[in-house]
Amino acid sequence: MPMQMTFRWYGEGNDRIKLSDIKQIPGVEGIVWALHHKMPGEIWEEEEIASVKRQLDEYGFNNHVVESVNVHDDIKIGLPTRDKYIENYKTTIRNLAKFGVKVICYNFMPIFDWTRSDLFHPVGDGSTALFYQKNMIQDDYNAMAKYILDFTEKYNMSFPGWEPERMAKLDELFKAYEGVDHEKLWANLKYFLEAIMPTCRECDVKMAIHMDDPPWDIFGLPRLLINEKNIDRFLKMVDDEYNCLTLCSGSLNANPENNVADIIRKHCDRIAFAHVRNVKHFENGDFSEASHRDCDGDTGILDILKAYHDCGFSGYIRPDHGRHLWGETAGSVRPGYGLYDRALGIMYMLGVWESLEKFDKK
Ligand code: CS2
Ligand code: MN
Repeated sequence: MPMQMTFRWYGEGNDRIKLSDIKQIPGVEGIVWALHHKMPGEIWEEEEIASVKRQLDEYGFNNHVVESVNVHDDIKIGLPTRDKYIENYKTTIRNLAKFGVKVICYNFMPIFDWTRSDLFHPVGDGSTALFYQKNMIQDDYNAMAKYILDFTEKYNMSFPGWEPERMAKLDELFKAYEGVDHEKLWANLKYFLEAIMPTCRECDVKMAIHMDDPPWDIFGLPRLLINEKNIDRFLKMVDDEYNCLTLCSGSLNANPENNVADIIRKHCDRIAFAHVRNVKHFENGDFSEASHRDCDGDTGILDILKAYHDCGFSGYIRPDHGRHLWGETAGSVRPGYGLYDRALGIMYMLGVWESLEKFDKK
C-alpha cells in the first residue's frame, strides 16, 4: 500500500477552511480530525464521532487518523485518579474503532503543547510563520501563556492543548507536576501505554505519539520525545506494534542535531503517521517555520521523503504547519494551519514522491 496523504481540519464551525476547499487539493485521501470541544479525559461519544464521519463521507475523505485524543494531566503526573481516565481513554479508542479510525496521534508533554513566542512572524517574502525566540521562553511561563491566550481570546478561537480552563490554573498545574522528573514521566507513560495496548490490539488502532515541540525541557518541565536516543528507548519500553510514532520532522529538527531521515530509516515500521514540516535555524538558537521546499529550511525535506520512500512507507502523512499567505492574517486563519502553504506543501511532497516512484524504482 502506498503512503496516504492527509490534511488536518479543525471541524465545522471551528475551521474557516471548508472540506470543499480541501477537496480541490490533489491527492488528499483523508482528513486528520478531532473533537476539539472535548477536555482531556472526557469520553468521545459514538454519535459525535458518527457526525464527523458523515461530513467526511460526503466528500469521499477517510477518517482514519485522529489528532489528538489528549491525555489527562493526572495520567502524566501519575495520580491515583489516572485509572479512571485511562478507562475513559479505552472507551474512546473502542468508540473510534467502531467508525473506522486506525491511528490516534497524541502527545505526552506536561502542561503545554507546542510553544512559540510569535505566531505571525514575518518570513521576509511578505508571508508570516510561527517563530520561536529562545530568550523569550525561559522563566516566565505566565507571560508566554498570556501571549497565547490573549491571542485565542481576541480572535475567538481555541488551540488544542491550550484549553483556557487548564491555563487558568497554571500555577496549580505546575505545583501538581512538582516531583515529576524525566524518570517519573517515563514510568507514567509506560503505565499508560501498557494499560491501553490490549485495547489497541483488540480494536486494531495504533497509538502514535507526537514528538515534543520544541524538543527540550521548557520552564523546568521534562520532555521525553526529543531525540533518537529517547525514541529508541520509547519503542523498546513498550515493544508493541501498536505503540507507534507520529514522526514530526519540524518538532524534532528544531534541534539541528536531530537527523530526521536517519530516524526514519531506523524506525520506519513503527511510524504510523508522518508530519512533514520544515524549519529554519538561526545561530542564536531561534527558529522559524518555513515552506515545505527543501532549500527554504534546514530540516532536509528531500532526505526525509527519500528515506520514507526507500523504506516503502505506507502510513499516513500530512503537511504540518505552513506559512500564512495571500491575505491569511491573524484572525482569518489558525496559526500554522492556513490553506495555501499546506496545499503547496502537498504538491511539493507529491511531486518528489511521484518522481521517486517513477525514476527511483529499486
Ligand atoms: C501539531 C501538534 O500543530 C502542531 O504542532 O503537530 O500540536 C500535535 O497536534 C500535538 O502535539 C499532538 O498531540
Ligand atoms: Mn507535528
